[in-house]
Order: sequence, then C-alpha cells, then structure tokens
Amino acid sequence: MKLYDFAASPNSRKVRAVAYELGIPIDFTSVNLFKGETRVPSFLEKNPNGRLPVLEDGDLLLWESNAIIGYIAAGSALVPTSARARADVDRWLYWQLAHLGPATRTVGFERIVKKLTGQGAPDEGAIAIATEEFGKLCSVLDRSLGDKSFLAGDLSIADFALAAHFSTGEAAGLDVAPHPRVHAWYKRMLSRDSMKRALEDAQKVLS
Ligand SMILES: N[C@@H](CCC(=O)N[C@@H](CS)C(=O)NCC(=O)O)C(=O)O
Repeated sequence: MKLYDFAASPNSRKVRAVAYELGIPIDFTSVNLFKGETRVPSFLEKNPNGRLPVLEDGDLLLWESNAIIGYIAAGSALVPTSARARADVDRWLYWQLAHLGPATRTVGFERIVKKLTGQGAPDEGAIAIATEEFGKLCSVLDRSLGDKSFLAGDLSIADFALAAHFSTGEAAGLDVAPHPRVHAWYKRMLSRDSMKRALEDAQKVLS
C-alpha cells in the first residue's frame, strides 16, 4: 500500500498513527502542500479534490482520511463490529470532519501556515471565532468522555482521528487544559508510540 501524504498535515497524521499502531507497512510518498504539489495534474488524477491523504492499494485509489483509516484498520480491534459500537465510532469521525477539523484548521492556517508560506498576518477575527467554537467543542467532548478512557470506550480509529486534529490545535495555541477529561484523554493518546512517531514525522517535514 502507498500513501500520498504530507506528514505535517493532521489528516495525514491520523493515517500514519493508525498504521504505526497496527504495524501496517505503508510506503509513504510525500506531496508537499506548501509547494502546490496537490494542484498538479498528476496528483489531481489521484484525487480530483486536490487534497491529502490518498491511499493507493492495487487498483484502489481512496481519498478522505476517515475512509482510509477505516479501510486500513478493518478487522482490527480499532474498528468495532457491533452496530452500536461502530455507530459511536462513526459519530466521532463525522464530528471531527464537520466540527473539530474546521475549528483547528482555521487557527492552524492563520497562525502556522500563513507564517510558513508568507501569506501575511493572521486574521485575529477568524482566530477568535474558531477559538470560541473550539472551546464549545471541547466542552461537548469533555462531557461525553465521562469516565471513559477513549471516545467509544475502547481505543478506536476515532481516537486517532481526533487526536491528530487536537495536535494541530495544540501547535496553534489552542489549549485543552480547561477541559480536564479532554486533557487527560489527549495526554493518553500522546503517550502512545504510534502518535509519538507520527508527530516526529511532522517535525522532520517542518525542520
Ligand atoms: N476531508 C478530507 C480533508 C483533506 C484535506 O483538507 N487535506 C488537507 C491537508 S490536512 C489538504 O490536502 N489541503 C490541500 C489544500 O488545501 O490545498 C480528509 O479528511 O481527507
């Protein structure tokens, strides 16, 4: 299997972390977002959306990171089989895509990407709106975690999907400390070798 990705991007990071967690061998091919490599015709043939990551497995070209982690982790303990547990995992995957991702992406773009790519000063208004939304989302997650160690009880692909975006949020200055259960869950995720490796990959790309 081959993954076209950019290690510093959260949607790539979640796939790397799941692959490392499960020991799945993947050949990583770097596509540099900052150099416009997602917009060239040869890449658009793989993903017409011009976005990373993209998984290639034989004649399968799969884009959308949450579909990719579901695919590579199928049959493992990270993807529950009961309808109820699977629905709980799916709920958090959709929540990440619809709500958490946009909030962390806005602050990450304004504070990190603009600086790295010379796109001007951060838009403080956009940051303020996204930061407020992030706080509300953390409150939802904090309540939902209750006394669970992981989002759906047992460790699942959803934990990796969210942790990848929380790590972008952290790098951009979004603080989870006011939300004790989120904070504890996030630290639990960061202590895993798989997450550590995926974050080290990001550092290498950015250094
Ligand atoms: N919903 C997509 C989002 C993919 C996405 O936006 N990827 C970013 C990197 S994290 C990207 O490739 N951006 C390229 C661009 O905006 O030009 C997924 O989860 O895979």
